Amino acid sequence: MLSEKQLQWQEIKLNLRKGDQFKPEYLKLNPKAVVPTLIHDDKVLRESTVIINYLEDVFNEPSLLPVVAYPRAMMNLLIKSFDEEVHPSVGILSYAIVLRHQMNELNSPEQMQEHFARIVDPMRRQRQQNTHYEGLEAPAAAQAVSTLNKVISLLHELKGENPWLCGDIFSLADASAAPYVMRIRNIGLGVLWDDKPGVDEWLERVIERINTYELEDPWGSDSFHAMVAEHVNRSQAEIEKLLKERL
Ligand SMILES: N[C@@H](CCC(=O)N[C@@H](CS)C(=O)NCC(=O)O)C(=O)O
Repeated sequence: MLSEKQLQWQEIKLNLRKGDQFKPEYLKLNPKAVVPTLIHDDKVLRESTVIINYLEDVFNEPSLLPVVAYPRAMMNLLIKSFDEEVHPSVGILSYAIVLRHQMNELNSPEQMQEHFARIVDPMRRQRQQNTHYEGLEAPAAAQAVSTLNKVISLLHELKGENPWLCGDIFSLADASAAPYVMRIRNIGLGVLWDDKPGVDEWLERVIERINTYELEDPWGSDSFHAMVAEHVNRSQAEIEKLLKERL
């Protein structure tokens, strides 16, 4: 979004595996202890959807809003579903396939308990704890695959023959969807749209656009991708089983 709006910014990365998000100075900015947080002109903004809408309102050129009411409503529908359904589902699956192994390498079982105790939202804490101990066997993992399958179908249907998700312009829906769809593909679930070529066609267009921003590693470093691929490889049989049962 910041690149789309041709803005300059300073990025401060938090190490979520080491618990930077729980530091008191960060909790003052983001009481839920999650990223991202945007600070603009001394104003503090949190929640990705709130942040992208704020950026759109403050920096309204070039506009990322469809002008016609119905495509705009569909854009809002997609964003709502990314926020409410896709985020937790991608979170559960990423955690089960990759992050829990990293967490186990970095923390003793006692440290893991301390980590869970610090998670602010009780629902998130429960979800993460279940996924940590049960992995892809957790009932929530199977549910997450079904949810993602439905949202990918909606995305595909809304895109139709258009270049972007809600018509001719790159909108907030495209900006919002890009990291999730990329992550779903990276964790070995790209098969969800094997029969929907429009999704890959859209994703390639997004990647091309993002490459023009001249960002360093917009999708993460090579070592990050290699680490993710290694974990996906290790979980391949379980991923296939889950897909077979749920689709
Ligand atoms: N609804 C929030 C969700 C933010 C969120 O869950 N961020 C994750 C990273 S993608 C996080 O900070 N996780 C830290 C943790 O689980 O302790 C938003 O869209 O900003």
